[in-house]
Amino acid sequence: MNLINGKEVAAKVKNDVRGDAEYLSDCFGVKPGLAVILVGDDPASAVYVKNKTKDCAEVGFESFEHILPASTTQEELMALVKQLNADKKVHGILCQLPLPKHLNEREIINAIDPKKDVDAFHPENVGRIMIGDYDFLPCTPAGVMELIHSAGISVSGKKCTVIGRSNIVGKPMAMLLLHENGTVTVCHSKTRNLAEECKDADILVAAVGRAKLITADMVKEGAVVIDVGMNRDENGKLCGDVDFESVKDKAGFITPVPGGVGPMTRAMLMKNTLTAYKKAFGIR
Ligand code: BQF
Repeated sequence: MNLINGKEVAAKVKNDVRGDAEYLSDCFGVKPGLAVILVGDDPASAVYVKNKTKDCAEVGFESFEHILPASTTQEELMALVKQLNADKKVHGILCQLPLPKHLNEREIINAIDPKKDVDAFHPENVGRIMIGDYDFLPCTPAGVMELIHSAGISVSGKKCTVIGRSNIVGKPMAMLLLHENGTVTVCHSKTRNLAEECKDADILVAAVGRAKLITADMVKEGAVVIDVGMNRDENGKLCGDVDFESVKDKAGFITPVPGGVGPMTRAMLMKNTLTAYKKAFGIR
């Protein structure tokens, strides 16, 4: 078994971003700027936002945190997005999801300027990914592809099974694997024989949100197993969708949780923000 170390690969990505940001900030007289919006007091979301702000400082970006109460109205949030769209110092805008239930997530995402949409959730960017003509990729699937490349794994011709069909991970993940000539199957809650679909896979990407759903009997010997899950197990410990202990000896490559895909998600956000900044200055 080869462990794919997400923390290590993420550090490399961030280091490259930091180098570019330093050089370009001197050229243009302004740093890349990321605005992060957090609405409400979900503790996990608060940690994610804090870490994203920390990453910005590490790579030499400016960050603008907008922490709003759970009582924020749709109109107030829309007004903030419009203000950030117009702000020259803000090159990337991220609205931490999920939003409190009384807010219309889709309307907020649609209001973000596609050029500043560093999560790549705006319909324009989603559409561009579908046709392979994109500036941004959603951070988690982009991070998974980086991890696969970092391990020297080629996707071309391989059987890829993606478990989960969310707009944020599963669907774009399938598209990226397809772009690299994988033969892609997408599984979900209505899939008839999940175990069989998984066992066929040369590359298995689990993004369902069910602790330890994927066990060794569902994995082909030598397969590449990428675990996107972020769950708590029966002891409250952070764990993925893959039963790491049983699968690790069967997989050819495997990502751990924590320290696998998660750090890459954060690193790719920095990369996307740099891309948005460069685009704002007409380069690349
Ligand atoms: C690690 C996220 C579900 C819903 C909304 C490093 C992160 C996580 C884990 C992280 C995630 C998950 C993020 C590790 C951002 C990934 O060491 O394993 C980093 O910060 N993530 C998010 O912003 O929103 C989510 C998962």
